[in-house]
Amino acid sequence: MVKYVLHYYKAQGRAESIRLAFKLAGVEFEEVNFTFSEWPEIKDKYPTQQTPALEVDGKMLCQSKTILRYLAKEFGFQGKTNLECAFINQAMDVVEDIWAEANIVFQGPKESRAERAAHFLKETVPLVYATLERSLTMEPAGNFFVGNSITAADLFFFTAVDFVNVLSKGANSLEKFPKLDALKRRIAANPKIAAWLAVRPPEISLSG
Ligand SMILES: N[C@@H](CCC(=O)N[C@@H](CS)C(=O)NCC(=O)O)C(=O)O
Repeated sequence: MVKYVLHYYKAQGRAESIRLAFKLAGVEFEEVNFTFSEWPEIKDKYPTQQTPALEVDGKMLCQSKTILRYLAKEFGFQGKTNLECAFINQAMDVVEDIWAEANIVFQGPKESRAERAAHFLKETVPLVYATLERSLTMEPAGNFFVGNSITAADLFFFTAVDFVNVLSKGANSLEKFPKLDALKRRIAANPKIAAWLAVRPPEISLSG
């Protein structure tokens, strides 16, 4: 049996889609968590000096999308064909624009963070959501981004929306995107995902 160890803060953030993949597959994993103040001391042990990172039988893998795609392939939700896999990757790459811009919000000067966060919520997020909403009206979308079962794309989308909702102080950022809103509810209703959502710790404060 493969030994998986997820390394991240005790937070949802970019690690949460990876946790969801394990939960959906019903596969056990361990976690190594650290605090923001511990990070500078330990960052060199990670190949890209960033986390999330996943240890796979002692080998350290970085980059959230890489890890998620790797696990989804192992567990059977990265598409049935190469083309389905490409459509899953397409949706994930659209969602990535949210995470990339979020880094800009948090990495810039603290004094202007509120301004960058407002721009992120008002401009970046609706643009990404509009693209994703449109994709749900086209092939190969079904009940999920690709076909009729949950794939890595749905998990990656789910956690990005949760992140946006924390930043928008709990407001449902999908209100004007009915298809995406319904999609998110369908993902949350999956019994294995629902069981995890019922017990997972709340997201840590992003205001620091
Ligand atoms: N593209 C990377 C970005 C990872 C990333 O930005 N990680 C943050 C935590 S969410 C980090 O490690 N920040 C600390 C640093 O860059 O020193 C991914 O998707 O994994």
